Order: sequence, then structure tokens, then C-alpha cells
Amino acid sequence: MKINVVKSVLAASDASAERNRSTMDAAGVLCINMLSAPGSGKTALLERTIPALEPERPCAVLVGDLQTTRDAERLGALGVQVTQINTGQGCHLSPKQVAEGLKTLQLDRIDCLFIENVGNMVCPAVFDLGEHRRVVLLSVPEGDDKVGKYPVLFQKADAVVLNKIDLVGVLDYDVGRVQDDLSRINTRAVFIELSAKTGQGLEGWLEWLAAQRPGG
Ligand SMILES: Nc1nc2c(ncn2[C@@H]2O[C@H](COP(=O)(O)OP(=O)(O)OP(=O)(O)O)[C@@H](O)[C@H]2O)c(=O)[nH]1
Ligand SMILES: [Mg+2]
Repeated sequence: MKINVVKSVLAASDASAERNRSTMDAAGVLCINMLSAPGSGKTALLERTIPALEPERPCAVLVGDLQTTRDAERLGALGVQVTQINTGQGCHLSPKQVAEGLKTLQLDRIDCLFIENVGNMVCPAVFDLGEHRRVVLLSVPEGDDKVGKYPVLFQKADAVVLNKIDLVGVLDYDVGRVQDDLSRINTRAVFIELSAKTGQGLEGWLEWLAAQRPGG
């Protein structure tokens, strides 16, 4: 009897992610995949983070958006290596796109690679890109119900960053509700509150980053 097996798209994708991880391990690069809804402040947080890490920990960024090089222009202004990946209609970055992106970077010149994923709370969650750490951003204007509504995004997070805390009072945001929902989904993730705009809480984020090493 002949049995046809269709191999999982995700299995092929995971193999590609492992190759990316090996490439970065060999270069001693820590890779952080940043995921969130559009506009949560991924680029704004990187604009704060990269100058705080450089030059001791040289950085690069792969940034995914459907169209435009706007984020690459913002991040390139920091003087670091940046490659924009335009996904066209794609709602997430794939490990193959990241592999192509890696070829454009001089990995031997960096310690830390940030991947800014396409803003989307659903699809990016299921794709391992070969990162060492996964950071999920939330932001106050999105509302305090999102962890409960989009649990898959948070399940594999190593850190959950609540951004735009400068707006907590204005928008009656219940941080306790978010932490409550998170405690039911992921007890491992560190929860960091900050404002990429004012810089409030940034030190907690930088301390967490400083403690991360590839493979560690
Ligand atoms: N009030 C406030 N606004 C912020 C903060 N962080 C970012 N913003 C604003 O939020 C908007 C979106 O920020 P981005 O950094 O572009 O968000 P993003 O997650 O990179 O967006 P995409 O790449 O489109 O998914 C910008 O207008 C920022 O100025 C913050 O801490 N407080
Ligand atoms: Mg962005």
C-alpha cells in the first residue's frame, strides 16, 4: 500500500530556522526576534536601545514590512547595518527571508542582531526564524485585553514588553489584567514596562538584554 505524506510546511521552515541559528551561533551573534501589532513601538524601542548598546555591543537589524524602507531609514540613521525585507503580501517574516537577509550583513562585526518582524499579532507567532530570544511588545493604546485574545503570540515569548506606559493614565489601561492573562499563558517570560518615548523603564529592558547570550 502506498501512503502519501505531505510534509509539514512548518517542519521545512523549522529546518531553515535551525540553519539560521547555527550561522549566528558560529558568528557569536545573539539574535532577538521582536513581534507585536503594527505600531506598538518596535522601531521606536530599537531607536532607544541601539545607541545604548553601541559601541560595546555592536548591533544590526533585519526589519520586515510589507512595503517601504521607512523603518530601515530610521534605524540606518543610527549608523548600524540595517536590511529591510519587503514581504509584499506576506504577513510575517519567514526563515528563508531571514537567511537572505543574513547574507547582506557582516556578522563578524556584530554581537547582536535584532529582527523587527512584520507588525501582526497572529502569523509571526508560529514561525521560528532562528532567533535565540523572542520579545513580544504590547502597547497601551492597543487595550489591556490583547494577551487573552492573542495567546499564541505570547506562549513562546522570553520577554513581554509593555510600551507607551506614558499613556497608562490617559487610557485607563489595567496593567494587572495583562499580567493576569500572561500568568495563565506563559510564566517564564519577563514582563517589562517602559516608554520608548520618555525613556522611563528602559533600564530594566537594557538589563535583561545584557543578561542574554547566544545559546545561554
Ligand atoms: N506615547 C508614546 N508613543 C510612542 C511610544 N513608542 C512609540 N510611540 C509612537 O508610536 C508610533 C509607532 O511607533 P513605531 O516604532 O513606528 O512602531 P512599530 O511597532 O515599529 O510599527 P510597525 O513597524 O509599523 O509595526 C510612532 O508614532 C511612535 O512615535 C511611547 O513609548 N509612547
Ligand atoms: Mg517598525
